[in-house]
Amino acid sequence: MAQAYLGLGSNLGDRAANLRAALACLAEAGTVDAVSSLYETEPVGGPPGQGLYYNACCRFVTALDPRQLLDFLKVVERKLGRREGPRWGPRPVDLDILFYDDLALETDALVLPHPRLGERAFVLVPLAEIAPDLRHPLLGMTVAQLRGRVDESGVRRIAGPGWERG
Ligand code: A4P
Ligand code: MG
Repeated sequence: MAQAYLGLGSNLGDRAANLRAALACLAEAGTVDAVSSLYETEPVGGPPGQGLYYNACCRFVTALDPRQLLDFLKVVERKLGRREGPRWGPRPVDLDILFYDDLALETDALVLPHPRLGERAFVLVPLAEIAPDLRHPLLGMTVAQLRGRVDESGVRRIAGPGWERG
């Protein structure tokens, strides 16, 4: 079994319902054993004028290997209504693999840890709740240390742990 940390984002439709549905789908391929609070966040990158995101992170224990996990997450994204669109554009659900054990890997399809996580408050603030001491295998810093370096002003907690149960 591997332990992965996933980033969940939504900025279209009923954002909280979309993230709850994504967490429910994950149960088909493993166990979600920790979920962060829910945050509303300013969009980073992408086309101008897109709406605020909801973001959260979870820990996912799974027998899928990294490539299988990526393919599974894409199936879940599509099932929840994601269509092709601009990179960093609006979407009902975006699922990213932030960490997969302490693996560092770079292929055309998959980069681990997620290449932009070290600079993103919308990832680091929720992740620091569930994995403050997790060490980035390439940057050598913990999630809590990385969080201390980013500007958190665009990230607002809107619901505490348990939001995913409705
Ligand atoms: N890919 C490579 N590595 C990974 C990984 N570790 N996890 C590839 C997931 N996917 C990975 O992703 C594009 C391709 O990245 C995938 O096909 C996969 O092979 P995508 O999800 O199809 O497209 P995307 O999400 O638009 O692009 P990208 O580069 O993944 O963007 P990010 O980094 O996911 O950023 N602002 C706020 N506030 N909150 C957000 O959640 N999200 C994004 C998307 C931008 N701005 C945001 C947020
Ligand atoms: Mg993505």
